[in-house]
Amino acid sequence: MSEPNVLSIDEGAVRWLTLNRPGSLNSFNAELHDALLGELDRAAADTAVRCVVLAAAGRAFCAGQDLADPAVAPGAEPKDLGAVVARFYKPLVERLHAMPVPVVAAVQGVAAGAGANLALNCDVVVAARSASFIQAFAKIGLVPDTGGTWLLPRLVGRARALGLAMLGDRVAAAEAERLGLIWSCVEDSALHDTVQRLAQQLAGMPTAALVATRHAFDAAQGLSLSEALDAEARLQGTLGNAHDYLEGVAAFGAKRAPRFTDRC
Ligand code: T3D
Repeated sequence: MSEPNVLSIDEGAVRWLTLNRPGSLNSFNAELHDALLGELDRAAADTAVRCVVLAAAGRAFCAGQDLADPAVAPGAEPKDLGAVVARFYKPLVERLHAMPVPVVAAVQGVAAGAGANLALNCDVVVAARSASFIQAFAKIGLVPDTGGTWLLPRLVGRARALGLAMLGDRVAAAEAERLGLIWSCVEDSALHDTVQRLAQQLAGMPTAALVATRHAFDAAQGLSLSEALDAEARLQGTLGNAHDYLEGVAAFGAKRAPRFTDRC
């Protein structure tokens, strides 16, 4: 039997999803896309899951689109890359942003093109010191996709986003942390344990509030200050009547650890 394209392992309430096409540097073909989207759907539907980790097997995190895939490789017939992006990458990014639990990326090796932006769409990105990020699109005559045009200026500002996207230079993990592209860079040997600890921490936190925070941050980019303040008031209005708030305040008063259970 052939190996699954995505491995799924639970560690308590944390689901590790591991891209598993190491022979092709975990580059995306239709099978990998279908497997990853399916696993994300399953994790979203499983109320026992309170955090997802996106990891990868082998020496690279993900080399982006599989350029040898006949669906995109230039040939005699024109190829519709727009259709590939609309069919596969758009639903993947939308799925990540709609996950009802926090998503952590554990990046080892290179993350290039769609592979870089796959990681950057996660809520918290931790990279090994030897990892790197490449906006490889310009080098093959494309624009950043997989949410890159939306994400990059938001993460690092327009000037740096344009530099990253136009030059397509390899950015080492430590520099990615310095630029604010990712949350943190850790020693290679510490990547797994650091992500495991972080994911367990997130899994024990008030999931619904964390996910509402992601949505609020993203929505606020298109709002005036006054509109953002209104949105915050609406969210606190809802969350303030939910179990997790009552539990958080009760635990604070009783000087005990809270037991959060709400999930979107
Ligand atoms: O096309 C559409 O549908 C639109 C959507 C686009 C989304 C995108 O992601 S566009 C960007 C696509 N990705 C790239 O352009 C990255 C291409 N790869 C590289 O630049 C380099 O391979 C890496 C920087 C990722 C790694 O470099 P290095 O030196 O560590 O390894 P390597 O020797 O270049 O690659 C190792 C093997 O993996 C090699 O195969 P071989 O010679 O051993 O048989 C190489 O061809 C293969 N490989 C690497 N990346 C890809 C790939 N094969 C297919 N697709 C890849 N993306």
